[in-house]
Amino acid sequence: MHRQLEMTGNNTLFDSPHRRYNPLTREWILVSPHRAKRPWQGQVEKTPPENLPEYDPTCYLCPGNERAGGVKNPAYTGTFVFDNDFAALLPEAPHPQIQAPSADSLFKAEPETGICRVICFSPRHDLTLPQLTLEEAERVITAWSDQTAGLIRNPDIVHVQVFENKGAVMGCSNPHPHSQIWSQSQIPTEPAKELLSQKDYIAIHGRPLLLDYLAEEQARGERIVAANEHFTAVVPFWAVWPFEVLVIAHRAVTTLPGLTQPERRALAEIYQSVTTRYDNLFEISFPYSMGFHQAPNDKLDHPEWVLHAHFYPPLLRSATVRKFMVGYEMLGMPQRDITPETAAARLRSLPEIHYTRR
Ligand code: H2U
Ligand code: ZN
Repeated sequence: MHRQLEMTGNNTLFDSPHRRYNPLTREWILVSPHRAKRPWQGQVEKTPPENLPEYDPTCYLCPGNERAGGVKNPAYTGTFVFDNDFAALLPEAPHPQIQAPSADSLFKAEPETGICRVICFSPRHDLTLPQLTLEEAERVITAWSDQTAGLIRNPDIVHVQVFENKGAVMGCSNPHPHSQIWSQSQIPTEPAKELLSQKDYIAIHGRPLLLDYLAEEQARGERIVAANEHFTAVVPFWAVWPFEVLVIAHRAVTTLPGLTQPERRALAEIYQSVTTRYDNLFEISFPYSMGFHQAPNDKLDHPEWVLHAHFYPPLLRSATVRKFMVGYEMLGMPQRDITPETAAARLRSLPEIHYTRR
């Protein structure tokens, strides 16, 4: 039996198991809201705050300290960018070119080239992005934008992935607040899916997918977490991670360098608003992976593309209880218990002042 769920007005149908469609990736996720009520016997304790020093002599990101290979960081005072000493991509293609025996070979491989960088937010070892001033946070946005602009001058760089891994649980190797850029000659899997779906959508509807989606979310309001003149943060209708957030630009700007200065400031403000709410949720430094999706650097116009950022945080119930993407998710499809509407309402209700400043 196939039954369409009523998407407007009351959400009573969302109390039972259902699946939701992600139009950006064209994938489905399973939502099991009734399970959110099941008894939980795991831990819920708070973890004591990590008392980090302002400067750590053993940190390879702090000003003046030595990195791998013996390079010394300058005595930087704002943001600081360097080429990753253990880059996953290298600018030079290997010779000779790797060749598949035939076009339909089961053993395909291609060379991939690129440039990887690390971007420190500030000299302070102990201050995460929501703890910086708005001016300092804007400087981080500007650094990402300037880096993107510089990298896409190179015609071999087709995709620039700006991202931040925060917290040991996300594999972040150093608490000194920093982000990374991996830029490369081909479009990676996730933005490649988004490119196709956004192109198909604009061809049919004449408008960018994400701007139509944004207008719907603004009209409904129930999944909005924060908004200002230029950006809106929502828990997307198709969110996979418990407190996943999508930040959408209000116009069809395709890249970070395409933002105006007031837009960069507005983006810094939304970034701080989302991450402050995250930290306030369990009163801890909330871990996540986040990243921007920008249009490809392929000399084509991209009227379909709208700059956006995805925040993927793993925590579910407390500082220690996380959502795992395991058995069914690995073998079947992503699944969640609490609804995106419930998650958005919780994030929205949190104070906008960081818990460490209250
Ligand atoms: P995380 O954001 O996942 O912690 O990664 C930090 C990066 O810093 C990682 O990609 C690089 C690692 O290669 N790094 C250096 O470039 N130089 C160093 O001295 C240590 C780590
Ligand atoms: Zn440091």
